[in-house]
Amino acid sequence: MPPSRTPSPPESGSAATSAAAAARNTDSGAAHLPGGPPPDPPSQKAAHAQALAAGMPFNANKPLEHGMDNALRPPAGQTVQPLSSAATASTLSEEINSEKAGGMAMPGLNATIESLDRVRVDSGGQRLTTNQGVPIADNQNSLKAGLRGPALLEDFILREKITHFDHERIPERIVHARGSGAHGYFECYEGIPQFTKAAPLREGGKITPVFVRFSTVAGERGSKDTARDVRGFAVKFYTDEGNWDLVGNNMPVFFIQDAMKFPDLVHAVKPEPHHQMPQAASAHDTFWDFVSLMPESTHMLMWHMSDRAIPRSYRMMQGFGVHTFRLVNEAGDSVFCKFHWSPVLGTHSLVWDEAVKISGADPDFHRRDLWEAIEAGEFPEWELGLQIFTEEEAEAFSFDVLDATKIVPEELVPLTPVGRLVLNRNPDNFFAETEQVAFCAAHVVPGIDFTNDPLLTGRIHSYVDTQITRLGGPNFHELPINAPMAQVHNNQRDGMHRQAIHRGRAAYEPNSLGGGCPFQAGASAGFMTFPQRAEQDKVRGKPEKFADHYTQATLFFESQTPTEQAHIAAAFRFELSKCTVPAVRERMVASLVNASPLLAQQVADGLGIPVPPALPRALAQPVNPEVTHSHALSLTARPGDGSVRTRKVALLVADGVQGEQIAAIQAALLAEGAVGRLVGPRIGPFRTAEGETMEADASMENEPGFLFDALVLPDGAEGVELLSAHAYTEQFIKDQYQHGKTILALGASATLLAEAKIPETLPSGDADPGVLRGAAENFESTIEAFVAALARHRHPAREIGALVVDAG
Ligand code: HDE
Repeated sequence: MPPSRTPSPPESGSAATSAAAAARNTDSGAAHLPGGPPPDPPSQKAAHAQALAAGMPFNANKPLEHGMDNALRPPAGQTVQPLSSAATASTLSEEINSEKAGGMAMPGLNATIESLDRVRVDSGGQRLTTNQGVPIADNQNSLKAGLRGPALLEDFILREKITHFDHERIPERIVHARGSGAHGYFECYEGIPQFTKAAPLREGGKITPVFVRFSTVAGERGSKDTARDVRGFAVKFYTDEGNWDLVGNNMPVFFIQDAMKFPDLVHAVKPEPHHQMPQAASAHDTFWDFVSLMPESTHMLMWHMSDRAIPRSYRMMQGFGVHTFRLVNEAGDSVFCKFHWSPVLGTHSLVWDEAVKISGADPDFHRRDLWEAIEAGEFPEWELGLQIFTEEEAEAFSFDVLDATKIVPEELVPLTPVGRLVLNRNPDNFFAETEQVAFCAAHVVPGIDFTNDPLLTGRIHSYVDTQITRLGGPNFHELPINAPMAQVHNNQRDGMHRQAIHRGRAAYEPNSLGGGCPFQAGASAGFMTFPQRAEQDKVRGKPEKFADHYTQATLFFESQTPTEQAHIAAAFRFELSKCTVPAVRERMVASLVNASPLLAQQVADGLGIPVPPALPRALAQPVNPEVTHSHALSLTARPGDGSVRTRKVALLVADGVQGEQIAAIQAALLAEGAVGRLVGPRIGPFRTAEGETMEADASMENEPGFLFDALVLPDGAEGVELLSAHAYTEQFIKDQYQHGKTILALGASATLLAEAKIPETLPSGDADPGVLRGAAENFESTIEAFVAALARHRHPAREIGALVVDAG
């Protein structure tokens, strides 16, 4: 039986009676309420609402809304304590409980803000139902008039199923459509309250839950992972004081300086509008046409053409907030800050030929890699480092810190480590979490603030705006993955897909009928924008230092190793060779002359054109940079912890290989956290030289050589002979060698190396540290040497020479 509420009847004929009668109407009321205890709940609600309103005879904060004092220290809002909960209730019937309606709202609680447990679904042991919870007897057949008769419109079960299916897709992100995400946490090392009051950073040991999404930029949702592209690195911190989204990239600069140019950039890089080609690639005319006319993009192009644009793994790339942000402490003091994520496993990349091949063999390469590592308990980890500097220091820099095409060299402002990010849980459902997560550059919390970077300002607008279309309305913040863990209380109401059921009738502020709640937090607890002086002419323009388009492009190029430089030259050559309009190529090379005549020469040679005269520069007087060489910009500066954890090694097998050795290597690799996979001519059992049966879980056909970080070739004459005869073996080994990977040939398999024409030495004549030959006698030390060589990631010394283009 549901509980009921029976009002006690008031005495007849009294003032209370007329008040009680009046309290039963919602369209008008008495001029005065009688004194004395209200006789029944409706009159009590009316009396208590009157008391609330009377408790706020005027808006005491109104005079404080004006002037600088208030601007710097807005007061907390005025509140009045209700005499009963009924005073602020939507309805007196809120106490009537049912299984569905539940009871009353818990005082001061928005119950939609709970952990994701509240929306997790597990159908184990459950029967199939419609969306209305009606059990479905037959999920195989539509309703028909007779077994061979027509299907009937009445079939609400079929229609519900098909209708839902018809609407399963939502618009993909206009940029960063292809991505993968994971849950985890951020742990603060020591706390930096002297710089910021931001909840995740102010106190040592503080753990803040996060959701992180990595992405490519240009490709569509189903495009390959290993395209040459910038990678998104977006972190949503569910802090105690609301969500903070650090929506960054794996490169610290950007193509443009002003949000005004973003749609142009994206239109230029996306597939060309007439034929929608090429997919997930910048190697086409419109991109190079645009960037060659936008010399401020040159610095970013260096990063984009470098190996940073083809990371080995999302787990092995840096992340950057890109813009200069502000940190603000409790006292309201502010410093500037740049955010850097550094992966514990080091920063590693693919080589181009490998990336191209992987995109065919496994377009999900990065998604799979992230997923598999977390499933295996190998939780990816990054350190957060901050570059902290004052506004005065920034004034003195040779570049403008509001220009997103510039870095602050680490030699100028070193990193302060502040905490670590660990990703330790894969999503349960890609769509509900990774697809519906809505990052927003405008999501900051007290202690983090913006600067006047004009690119950042545009982003503050764009992200919320785009979610309204993508996620179907203004309530996307209520989707479970987006809901903060901090309480949400405001007077925003309604809109598509609203989930919160707000109690009470005061959806405005100031109010007295809701006791003044939710009340303005005021300066002491609320987000306060840093009061930066801003009285200036209203203009469209750029500051002078933004005109320095080349100094840091030069810095980046000259800070790379010869191999990295060769890769940059090769990337420019490849991309520009894909253009069909010679003038576009020439213009780009003419721009490169300003950054590096050497690079321009190499690219021009590769394109079969003479080096054109340099493009005119926007800045007459070149700046005098503080830093002219920064080792920190080379991938080689970030080898990581030196471990081989999560590296994938192919152990080639076939009938007749020495199985004990294979098993020992597999065990040794597993002990080091690496994964050795047995790759045979086909999957399934094979017989070892010792007469045992082992199982290959991959084949050279379904897992080509370039999907692995290293290769072990087995001993055992019979097995080696079989492998030698197999059509895929030679290419498997060649790819490993050409991509600079570690190869170990045990005993008899030295012949496989010879057949694949693997050189005995490096082009320099030195021994190749990545080609190891092992024998049974020194097996232990061979494995040790193999692991050590694998820890070096790659052996680029093999490439030198191979990449130089013959201009003749
Ligand atoms: Fe974005 N960007 N962006 N962006 N961005 C989006 O928001 C935008 C920029 C970045 O995993 C969109 O939800 C403008 C810089 C990441 O969901 C959109 C400008 C940086 C992600 C948008 C920029 C980024 C986005 C598309 C120039 C590095 C993926 C879908 C003013 C600091 C987040 C969406 C995720 C996504 C706009 C420039 C990073 C349209 C207008 C610079 C990592 O709102």
